[in-house]
Amino acid sequence: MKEINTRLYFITDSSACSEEEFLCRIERALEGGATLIQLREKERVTREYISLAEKVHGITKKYNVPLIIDDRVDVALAVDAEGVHVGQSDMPVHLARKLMGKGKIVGATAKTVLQAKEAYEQGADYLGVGAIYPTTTKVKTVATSADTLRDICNAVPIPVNAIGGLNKDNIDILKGIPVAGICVVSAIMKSEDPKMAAAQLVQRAKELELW
Ligand code: TZP
Ligand code: MG
Repeated sequence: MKEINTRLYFITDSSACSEEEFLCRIERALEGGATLIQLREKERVTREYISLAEKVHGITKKYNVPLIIDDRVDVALAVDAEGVHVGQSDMPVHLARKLMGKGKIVGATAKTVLQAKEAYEQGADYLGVGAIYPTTTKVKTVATSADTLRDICNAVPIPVNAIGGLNKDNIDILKGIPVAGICVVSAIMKSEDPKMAAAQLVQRAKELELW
């Protein structure tokens, strides 16, 4: 199994700010303790996606933090990103693994124990499970209960992260559930100070002894 630190997994959304601000926010989040970055672009054409991914990769490399590309194996390979994340409507995990190769990270979304086991068996390195809380981020998702999250954590040997509406004031819902980390978009992306937001999430998770 690969050693991947998924504790504070920051999933980005460039739709609401300038590119300069976007890149700056990513860097601040890394300074604050983000351990994994995902570039998640839903509106960009391929060339723009690649161009932005190259810039983001330049930043993540400085911090030795892996860059994961949402959905697009071709973009991940083109920029030599450390991994790709596939959802239930994206490329199946076994094909993403085949194209990415053994050395790269392949993450998957799972909402049920069955989906989680299937993703693991097909070669996923980690899972994102949610939405635990309603989210304001643009995504097609349904609610996943804390009980299902716990069942998934206990069903697979790979890191499982909680996602969906999580912030420093509500991650106590995860106490006692063996998650490997949290995935957040808004809690960092929409904060006034992304460095402080990231650091506060790390601090709160420590207080709650989440991992
Ligand atoms: N998948 C399930 S919820 C979600 C994704 C991509 C969005 C999470 O965003 P936020 O802003 O942290 O609720
Ligand atoms: Mg997807």
